[in-house]
Amino acid sequence: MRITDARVIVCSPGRNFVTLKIVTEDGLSGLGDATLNGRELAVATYLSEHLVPLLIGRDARRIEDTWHYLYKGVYWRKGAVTMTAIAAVDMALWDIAGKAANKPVYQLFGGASREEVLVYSHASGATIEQTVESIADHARQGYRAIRAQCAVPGHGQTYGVAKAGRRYEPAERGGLPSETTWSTEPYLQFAPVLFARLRREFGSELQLLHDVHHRLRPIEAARLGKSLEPYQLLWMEDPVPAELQEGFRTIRQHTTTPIAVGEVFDSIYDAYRLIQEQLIDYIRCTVVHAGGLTHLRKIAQLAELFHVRTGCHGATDLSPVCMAAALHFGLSVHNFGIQEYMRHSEATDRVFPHAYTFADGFMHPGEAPGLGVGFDETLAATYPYQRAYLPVARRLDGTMHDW
Ligand code: EZ4
Ligand code: CO
Repeated sequence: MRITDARVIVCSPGRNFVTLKIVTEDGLSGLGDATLNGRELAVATYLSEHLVPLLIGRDARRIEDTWHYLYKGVYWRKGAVTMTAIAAVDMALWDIAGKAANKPVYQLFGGASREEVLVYSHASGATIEQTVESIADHARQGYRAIRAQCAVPGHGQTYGVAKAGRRYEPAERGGLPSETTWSTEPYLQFAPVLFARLRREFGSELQLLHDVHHRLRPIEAARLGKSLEPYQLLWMEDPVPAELQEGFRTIRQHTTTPIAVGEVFDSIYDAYRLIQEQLIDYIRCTVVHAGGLTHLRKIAQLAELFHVRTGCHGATDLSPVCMAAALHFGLSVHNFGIQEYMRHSEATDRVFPHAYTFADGFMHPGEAPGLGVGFDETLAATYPYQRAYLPVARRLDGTMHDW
C-alpha cells in the first residue's frame, strides 16, 4: 500500500493547527496532528520540506519501520520539532491502518482495557469565588476531575487563568508575547488557602488537580506538596522545570502529594529516569509531542513496570486529531490514569468533525475506522494562519522566570 501523496495544511479556526494528510494508492487517507504551539511553521516546514519527500512511495503499512527511519535517519535526533513531525506521520499511518482494517485504532492496540476514558477539565478564576463558580460549572457539565487555577490576589494576570468572560486559551494571536509577572512566596501562601476552600465547598469526592507550570524550585515544590496534602489532590503538575530531574527526589522525599510531569517531553529519554526511580506518579507526554502513538505506547509500557500511570496533556493547542489518538491510546493501555480535556471551539470542531464523545466525565474514541476524525479542508482554508505566542513570565525584578 504505497503512499502517493502527503500534504501539510495550516489553519487557524480560533487558534493555529498544523495537520498532515497522507494519501495511499488505494485512496485511503490518514490525518496526523503536527501542532507545536507558538512554533507551528517550524514543524510545517520540517514536514513539507524534509519528510514528505521521504514518504512518497513508502509502504503505509510499515509503521514501526517508518518511525525508526525518520527517528534514526535524521542524525540530529529528538527535539520538539523533529518529534512532533514524526508524531504526525505516525498518527496518520495508524489512521490509515485502522481504515484499511475497518477498525477503530484502539482495536489494533489489543482492544479496550476499559469501557471509557476518564478526563479532567480546566477551571480557573481571578478570585477564589470565581474559581469556585468555574468548578461548579464544570461539575454541572459532568466532570468528575477538575484542574483548578486561581490568580494570586494582587499579582495580576496569572498563566492558566482565563481572562474575564473569555475562554481560556494558552496562546495569543497578533503581536508579541504578553508578559506576566511571577512571585513565588505569595503563591506558596495562597495555594493551600485556595484548596482548603475548594474542599470545603465540594467535599472529598470531586477529584482536584493543580498545575504549577514549572514555576518552583525543588524545595519550594516540596513545601507546596506538603501544604496541599490535607486536600488530597489527584496530582500537582510540573512542580519544577524538568531539565534537572534530581530535583524530583527532593520533592518526593518531602511529600505524598502525587506528581505529574511530561507535557513538554519529546521522548522516552526525557522520562525514563523519573519513571524507573518512581519519582513521579503520572507521565504526561502527548501523542503529538512525543513521537506519536508508536513511541507513546512504549513510554506507557515502561511506566507500567514502575507504578506510573498516564495522564496525557490535552490542551486546545493539540488538535482534535491528537485528542482522538489520545483516546484510542487511553482506552487501550493498561496503566492509563486520566486524560486532560479542554473542549475545542465550535469552529475547530466544524473543521475537524470527530467520532469521539464526552458524557458524564468520561470520553470514548468512537467506533469509526481509524482515528475517527475528518478534516474539512475547504472550511479550513477560510481560517488562515496567524502568528501566535505563549506568554512569558518575569519575576518582580524583571528577570525572565522559568516558563
Ligand atoms: O500550557 O498547552 O496542562 N496544560 C497546560 C497547557 C499548556 C499549553 C502550552 O501550549 O499546561 O495549558
Ligand atoms: Co500543564
